Amino acid sequence: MPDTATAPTKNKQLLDWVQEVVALTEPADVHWCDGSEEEYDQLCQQLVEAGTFTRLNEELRPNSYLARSDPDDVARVEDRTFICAPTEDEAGPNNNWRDPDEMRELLTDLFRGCMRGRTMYVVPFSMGPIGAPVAQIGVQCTDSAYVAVSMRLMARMGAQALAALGDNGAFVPCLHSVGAPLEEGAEDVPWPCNADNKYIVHFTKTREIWSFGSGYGGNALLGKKCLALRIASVMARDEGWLAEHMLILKLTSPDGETKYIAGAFPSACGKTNLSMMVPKLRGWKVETVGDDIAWMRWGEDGRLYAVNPEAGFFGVAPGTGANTNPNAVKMLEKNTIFTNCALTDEGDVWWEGLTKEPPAHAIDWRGNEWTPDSETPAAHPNARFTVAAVQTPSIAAEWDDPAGVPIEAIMFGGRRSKVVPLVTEARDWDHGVFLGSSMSSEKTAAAAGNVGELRFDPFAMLPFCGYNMADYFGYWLSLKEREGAKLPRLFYVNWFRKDDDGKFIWPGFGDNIHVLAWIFRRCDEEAAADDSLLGLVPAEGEIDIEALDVSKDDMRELLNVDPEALRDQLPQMKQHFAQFGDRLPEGISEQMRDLEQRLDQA
Ligand code: GTP
Ligand code: SPV
Ligand code: MN
Repeated sequence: MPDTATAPTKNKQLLDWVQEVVALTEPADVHWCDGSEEEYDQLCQQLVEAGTFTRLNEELRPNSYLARSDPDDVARVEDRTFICAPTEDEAGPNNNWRDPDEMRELLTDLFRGCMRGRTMYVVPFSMGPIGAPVAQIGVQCTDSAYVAVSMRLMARMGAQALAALGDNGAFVPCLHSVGAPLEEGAEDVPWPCNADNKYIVHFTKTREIWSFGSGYGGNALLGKKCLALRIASVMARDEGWLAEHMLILKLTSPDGETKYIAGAFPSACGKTNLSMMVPKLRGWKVETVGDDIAWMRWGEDGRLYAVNPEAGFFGVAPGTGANTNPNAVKMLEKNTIFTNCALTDEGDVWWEGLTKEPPAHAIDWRGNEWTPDSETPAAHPNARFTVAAVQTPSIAAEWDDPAGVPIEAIMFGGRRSKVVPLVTEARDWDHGVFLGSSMSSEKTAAAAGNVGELRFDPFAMLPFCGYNMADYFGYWLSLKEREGAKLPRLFYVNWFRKDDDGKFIWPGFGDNIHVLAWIFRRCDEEAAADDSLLGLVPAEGEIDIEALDVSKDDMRELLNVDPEALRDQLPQMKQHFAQFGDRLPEGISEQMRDLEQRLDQA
């Protein structure tokens, strides 16, 4: 058995745990990651030799790699994700629950010997700036080198995190295996996984993560969704803060005034794009603090301060191009890991939307020949890039400030081709929490399932809330009771309304600045609004259509809330809330009754 005597830590709890994991999983070797560049380069080279990585053309894309995953391991798997809270009620109808003891038994059997023939990497990491009071240390044991190098880009990983943990510090143990032991003499595959036997498991009371069978994204980079959202949402509820699936951006007006805004949009619904947007309105500036997760705590001034716990971006590639997200295109020029993109004949990557003209020939994400006449896309719809945050030209100077940034407005949004207007502002806090609670969105390729199907995704947290969502609604409602609280204003946005031909009506991307500018001016009481059934919409003329390629009729349609269409949605909305039974807070029921009353009078 590999010995841990040479381990670079004296933390007894960590040493004991690693020893235990080694005894259970039986790896051939143990490697403690120090997070250095040399280690990164060496592991990447090893991945090239194993066939997992293809090194990209050094002149076109320096220090960058393409990985092709197993076709059955391309996204998060929500039906294989479990919240093992002490009771089913605590996990709620929004989660798959299993009894913690039973699950632990099942997993122990599953993990027995699962790392045979492989190296186990011990990956210490800090979510949040190293040593900051808000930071959480995690240690991931994984048999995937791809995960180890990805963690170096996505989190503060290695020796510094271990030093911050110290001899007596506590950490969240994150055990991960691709679930594909290598028997002696057997040949490895480029992307080992256990496609039919995935388990993404959270023990929320004891704060442990066990992940088996997948090497992809949120299933495998355990600091991200598993720790910084599912486990952290439980910590936040217990300790009086918030862990949210939100972007954080810094918005500066032509007058040089600055506001920080957060936004909760479901997976693949525009957070990365909005957080690094190049505004198409003169004088405005957007800078990036975070693109996926916000941890918010109360400041002494009563405001909520947000920190991005991550250090990198694991972003959707398709749709990312010079016209839609020029900052991302620049950030991806070097030092990037691409997964499930296409490979061009020049040895570069390509995906749908990167350029207007597709390459005449490429190798698609499955490794097959591809031309523009092919019937399937060159890149998988959930193809992603992994890159350090500092590489975006739009990074805000305060992005890694442990104190965080004060949030003045929070947006909720999703993909809704009909009914939901471009933007509304909540009438008050309870109404805003109601808007967040009743959010729905058309499903995307970020998780396995039927793309396009409408589902409720409250606060964009349906796949990420580690406890009963009814309690989560109650927690949000309760924030207003805090003495001296200066709460952000709440908004609901939708960039995805479509016309009868299925075309997006709103140009989106850089033109979303028109909505941000209205939100900014609302916070300063400088912009006019009209009441609608769903909240306050910009008064006519507030959104300057002269500067936009949107007709007056389209603008009216974008801001219109049709009572008939809304009435048709009521049964689904009521059903959505009914699943929480008695646990649903009265504040939400009250808002529901208020909406029905308004509809009766409309
Ligand atoms: P996760 O990383 O899964 O949490 O997603 P995200 O919310 O960061 O989504 P992202 O910004 O990566 O966008 C996902 C897809 O939506 C990409 O294909 C984008 O091109 C597209 N998209 C983003 N913003 C807009 C917009 O304003 N309008 C339209 N039509 N598409 C958009
Ligand atoms: C999401 O699905 O919301 C993501 C990508 O941000 S993943 O890390 O794979 O969960
Ligand atoms: Mn996300």
